[in-house]
Amino acid sequence: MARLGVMGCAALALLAMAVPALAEDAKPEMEVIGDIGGVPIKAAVQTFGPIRVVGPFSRSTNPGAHVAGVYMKLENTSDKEIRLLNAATDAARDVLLHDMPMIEGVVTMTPVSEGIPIPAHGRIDLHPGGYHIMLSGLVKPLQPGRNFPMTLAFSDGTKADLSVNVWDIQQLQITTQ
Ligand SMILES: [Cu+2]
Repeated sequence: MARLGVMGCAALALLAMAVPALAEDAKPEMEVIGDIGGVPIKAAVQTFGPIRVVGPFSRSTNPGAHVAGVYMKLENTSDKEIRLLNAATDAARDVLLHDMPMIEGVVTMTPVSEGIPIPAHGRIDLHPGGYHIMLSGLVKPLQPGRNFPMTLAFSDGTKADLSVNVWDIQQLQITTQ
């Protein structure tokens, strides 16, 4: 008991010292990424150097499905454009950056060759029907409520290790900008 007490005190002392410095970060900033039946779904904002990432998610897939999209909001807090150059995950054999531009009147899924640009002091929204990260050759179906790791690499050298949440494709209504 005595040892526990000492450890408890040490932990409290550390906490007390840490509180002033952490005051701003104590409550993670949350943003609404969508809703399920009108109930808003919030995700924490994660910061990696000049990049802020909000709510990386994927939608669940049916057995036998080979592809899925990954979506999130990306913010660039720096003075220069930063590009998302690539994404990696163990959840699929191939990971590609895609856009859905209108080509001759038809929305066409197109590989992004020079990365997805995030303007200086701007943000972009990866969402169904727009920029997305395409998983091809899923190792196994994406099940609702699960998550999987993904690493993003940016043109300024920033790397972001993320956990991608899988939401039920039937339920999640996505909020876009
Ligand atoms: Cu795609």
